[in-house]
Amino acid sequence: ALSLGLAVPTSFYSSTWLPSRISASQGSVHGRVLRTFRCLAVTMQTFEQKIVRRSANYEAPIWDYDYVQSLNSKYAGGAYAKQAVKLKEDIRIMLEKVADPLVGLEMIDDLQRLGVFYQFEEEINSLGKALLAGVFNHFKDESGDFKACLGEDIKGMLYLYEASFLSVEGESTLEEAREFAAKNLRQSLKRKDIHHYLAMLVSHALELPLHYRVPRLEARWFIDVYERRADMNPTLLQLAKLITTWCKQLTKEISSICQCLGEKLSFARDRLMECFLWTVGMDFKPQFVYRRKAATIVNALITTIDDVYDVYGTLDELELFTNAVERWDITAMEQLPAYMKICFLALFNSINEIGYYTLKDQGVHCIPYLQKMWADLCKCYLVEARWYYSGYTPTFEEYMNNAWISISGPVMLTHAYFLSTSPITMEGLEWLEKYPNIIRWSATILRLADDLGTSSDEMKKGDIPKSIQCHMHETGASEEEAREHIKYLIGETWKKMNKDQGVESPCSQTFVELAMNLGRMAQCMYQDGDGHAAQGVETKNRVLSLLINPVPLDN
Ligand code: LA6
Ligand code: MN
Ligand code: MN
Ligand code: MN
Ligand code: MN
Repeated sequence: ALSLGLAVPTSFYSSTWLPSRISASQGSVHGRVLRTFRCLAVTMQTFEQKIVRRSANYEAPIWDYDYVQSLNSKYAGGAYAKQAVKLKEDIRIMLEKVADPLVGLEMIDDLQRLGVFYQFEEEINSLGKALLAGVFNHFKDESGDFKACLGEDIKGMLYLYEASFLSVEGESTLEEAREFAAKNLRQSLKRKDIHHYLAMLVSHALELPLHYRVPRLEARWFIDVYERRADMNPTLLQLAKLITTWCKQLTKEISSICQCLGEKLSFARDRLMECFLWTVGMDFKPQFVYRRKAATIVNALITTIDDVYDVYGTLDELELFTNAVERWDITAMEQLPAYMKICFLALFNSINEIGYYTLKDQGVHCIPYLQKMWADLCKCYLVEARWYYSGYTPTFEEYMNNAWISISGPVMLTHAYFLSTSPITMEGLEWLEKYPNIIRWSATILRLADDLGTSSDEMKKGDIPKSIQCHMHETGASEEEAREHIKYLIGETWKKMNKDQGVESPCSQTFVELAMNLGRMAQCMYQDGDGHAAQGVETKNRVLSLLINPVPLDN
């Protein structure tokens, strides 16, 4: 299995960096070799102290390593699975009987929000297409204008508002629809007679539309809301709750990932649980255990290596590291300082191991593809480091051309591609190699959302100007205005993604969904600041509600 369990003590510059088991043989040749090593280690330590390095003062992880290891949930899988089969059958029958389009639409909406939609994709595809075609007409009068009286129909307004986010660039009808609906929804919140169930849905939607939300987190939120609805359907609710217990089982997966790289490098963020949360948010279906583990390790590597470039490494060291990743052979390690040897070997071994499984299972040698993505990432990191050391402020365009790669979206998604695609075809590989649009838009959303959430702190700790600052520099806009502009760009990028997901391409719908979910996860994690590293209450609650405390079942 994949593991990052390298047997090296935390402080590997100290004289005890070889296991004590071996150091018993002091008098032997071994012993002499050992003493030489120790000398080297001490010399390195002295040398190290002369370099003034940045520090981000990251806090230790709140998810203690021992605690994570103990998350080995007891899970009564068999009984629940049987119950789920029965519930699914009941729901299937209900779906078949739907006649009224608005009733059908509402049921689909509930299924989607409760996170059980994916269990009925075929049924809904046939039903949904017919229903959705009629929905816009429902909101318009004979001359094609939006019906004024609709301001009263809050539920209808919500559908219209949510549907408007499925728009692609240049669809002005949907833009109009969104403005119209949003205005009505904001007004509805001021009404005294609005039912509190609807009021909750409306303010939630105005905060972020469903299309930008992480399905699994949305489901967890909606279960609590739905349960209090007078006409809720107990069958739907029970199935939704059952699925949350499957999610709890996922914590087993993180408990089986050995110590993370962050544990070894005290200057870097050690955020294994958060890395796992990103993965689950993107890809939660119970059967994909291996690909979640591998993706989480990729996230942890990214988080650490980003800090090597942004916080700790000197420019000379960063050149060496970039070169080593480009060479991708074990002898490239020799030129690296000790702390980078650890990073490099962890990266090299983990990625090669993922490559090994793809080769073994599918006969496809993907290491060159993965390696190329890491080399490109490191090159973009290096560009930023050079900007930093020369005090350079790039134009917005120059920044973005580099930054959608330096945010690691393409690395994450390329690994996700190999982990989620079967069979992998020649055509697919050719497509993947060209940085396809779907990856680009997803990574762009990740970058822009990350800048909104992290750049204030990054400016304080010392970092390059990010999208907000570049836009301010270029246009003279205030920070407030720049932030609004970035949010607007995120919306525009979603439209591009909406368009490209419909375009014929050799990637699977699963992969498209992973890419969209990365964008959604980014909107979620950076909604209230730095949800990846700052360890605030929002992320903590997401971990607790999704992974640690599932919804209690009635029976
Ligand atoms: C964000 O850090 C970070 F670590 C990411 C790579 C975001 C994606 C999430 C993962 C891999 P930071 P920078 C789980 O804001 O330096 O420091 O690119 O990224 O702005
Ligand atoms: Mn640590
Ligand atoms: Mn960073
Ligand atoms: Mn960075
Ligand atoms: Mn950032």
